[in-house]
Amino acid sequence: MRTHTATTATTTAKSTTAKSTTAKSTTAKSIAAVRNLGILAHVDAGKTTVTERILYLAGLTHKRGEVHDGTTVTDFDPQERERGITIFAAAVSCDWAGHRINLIDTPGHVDFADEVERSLRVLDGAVAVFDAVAGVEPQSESVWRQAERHGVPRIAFVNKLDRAGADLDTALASIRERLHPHPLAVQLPIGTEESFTGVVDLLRLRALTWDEDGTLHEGPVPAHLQAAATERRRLLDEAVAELHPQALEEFCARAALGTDTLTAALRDLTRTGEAVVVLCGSAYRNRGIEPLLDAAVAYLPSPLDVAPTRCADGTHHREADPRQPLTALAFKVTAAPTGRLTHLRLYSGTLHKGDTVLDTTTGRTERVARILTLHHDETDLALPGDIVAVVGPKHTRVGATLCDADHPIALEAPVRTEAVVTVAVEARRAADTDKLAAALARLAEEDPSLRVATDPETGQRTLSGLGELHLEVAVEKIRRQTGVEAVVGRPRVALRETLLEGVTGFTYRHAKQDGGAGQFAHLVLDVHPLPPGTEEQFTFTSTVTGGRVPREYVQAVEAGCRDALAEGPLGGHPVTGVAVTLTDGATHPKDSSELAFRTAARLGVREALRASRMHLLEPLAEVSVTVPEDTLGAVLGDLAARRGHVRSTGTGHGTTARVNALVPLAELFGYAGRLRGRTQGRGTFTTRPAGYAPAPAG
Ligand SMILES: Nc1nc2c(ncn2[C@@H]2O[C@H](COP(=O)(O)OP(=O)(O)OP(=O)(O)O)[C@@H](O)[C@H]2O)c(=O)[nH]1
Ligand SMILES: [Mg+2]
Repeated sequence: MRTHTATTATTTAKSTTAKSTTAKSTTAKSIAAVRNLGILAHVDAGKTTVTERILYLAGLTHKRGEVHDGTTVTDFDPQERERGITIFAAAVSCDWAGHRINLIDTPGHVDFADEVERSLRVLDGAVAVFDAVAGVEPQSESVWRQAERHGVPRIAFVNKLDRAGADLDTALASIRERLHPHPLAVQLPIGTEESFTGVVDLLRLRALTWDEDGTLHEGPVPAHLQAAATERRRLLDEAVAELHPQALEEFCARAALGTDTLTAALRDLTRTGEAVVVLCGSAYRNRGIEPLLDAAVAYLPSPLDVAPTRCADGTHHREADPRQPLTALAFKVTAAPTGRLTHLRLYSGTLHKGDTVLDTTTGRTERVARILTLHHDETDLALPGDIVAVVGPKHTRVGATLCDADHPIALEAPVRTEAVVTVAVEARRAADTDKLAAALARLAEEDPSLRVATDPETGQRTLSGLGELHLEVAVEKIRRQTGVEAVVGRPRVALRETLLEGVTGFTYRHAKQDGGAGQFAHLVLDVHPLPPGTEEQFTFTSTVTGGRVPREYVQAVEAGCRDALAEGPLGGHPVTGVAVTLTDGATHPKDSSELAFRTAARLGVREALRASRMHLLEPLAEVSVTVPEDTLGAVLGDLAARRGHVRSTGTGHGTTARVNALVPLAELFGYAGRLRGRTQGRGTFTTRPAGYAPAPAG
């Protein structure tokens, strides 16, 4: 996450200590006033534009930046400005209505999904942005599910209401159909498309309109919308009463809800995820942002409202209390040549400048020499809920927990998105080889979804990532930062291996008993394919009875199975979809050990796989293409030539057609250029990972 130095930022009042009662309540109040929010959506829905307008309204910038001019605050990197897309999640911070809003503008492009994943890990709430013409697009659905998995409450903003074909009700219907059964619109648009000028706030039954320069005016509901507004408010009251018991009581008594009851109920329903508050507007035309900020403050949780932080094994928990022991998660490391910054989210305790903390992942202690706010201002301490960057830790990696050494805790690390595309990279000039290696290592440290390795067959250095664009951006970043030019090979996809048919009762005896300390382990294993649709990629069960294999050795066997599955027999690819059952075994009184059992399992499973029927799997992508109708035939023909399986075609807006297809990722390299050619530059497409399928033989 890049932080940004803003010009007119004020810093949070963090000079309080928790010593006196007044100080305590001030601290609690200041934590309650924090909102750590993410902006999530499909590529191009308008996240960066929304963020830009928020910063402008909060007085942080004096001019509204535009993505197409390369002048936004959060699309900060030269590559983002040139390409017009967000690549790195960027954190900024501003004040609104007495609240401190820490905002993370995330990328929508699927190649940067890992940035979204890491951001979600430290957010308390999110604004999901939708395009009012396109509705719920594939990547919006992916990030929505990602947020759901993290338990991050969301409100929705239907953007681009100024566009031709924009319609709030259609967008609501697509949210209902694809994301959530209870989207609750709290606004009614005034005017449509070009003449969209504002919204009716259904809670207060007032009209909010914006003039051309974006100034907000509040007034009575226009006469022609009064009936519609009253009706929508009634429907909103009804929908809320159905979901919220206290609201229901009031609704039964009065046949309507008071504004306060409605607000409180919407807050509860947002936090439990039972309903989604929907707002609308046009970020580009500066309409609808103030009520969005008000809603974020009113409905989304503060760090005090979210569930206490649990550690990875689920045993202890810590609350957002400055007096509890320190617990912080390192969610981003920027390993710039000028110095290393570790970005932290604090969950509990107080971090002071100069503190020595424990990194439970490495087991080392690290000294925090300096603490920087999101505005790069120095601060002496950080409180629960704060997002800060620290200077000092030398070995802390993304996902590590930093904590009080006397009260160690390990928080769950963000899940790393698996790399699916690999290229060989070498320095154009042999003299730059070492420099390139160092730059690649630094990049991989910053972005855990990038992997650097050496191809065992060719000895070439390889870089793996989430897609062609991800790798292209990485190589270009190195060129810009270090001047080192790299030659990049043809992209290859990451294959996997799986079982077609396994083996039962496979016996393996590992015995090294040639004098000295020996090794002995005897195993009987069933190795079978997992039923299709199983979520886990590997399961392990032991049915050994009578203590014939002691429990700690059984655990070692499981670890040995995992070792074996890292490299399959067909080509050294990871093996997935495997169920291993340990059915019997034997030990030796002196020579058996955990190591012996782990080794036996590794070698045994490897042999069992060789004896099984295996096949290769290749990654698939779900591709959504929007093209002019007259080019549809050519586009479908091209997808078929790429082994694509068309799942649906339909008409988009106007004279466009939409195609949804499953295509092997390996066939998608260079697709952007081909689509441009086939559609005279008018076609667009997005992809998202769609699992694995059997690769054709040969
Ligand atoms: N008509 C219209 N265009 C908009 C609106 N909001 C954003 N745009 C345009 O849509 C394009 C994409 O906007 P961004 O803000 O970059 O979208 P994003 O969601 O940040 O995109 P990524 O970060 O690349 O995923 C830009 O050209 C914006 O000017 C809007 O309300 N109306
Ligand atoms: Mg963006």
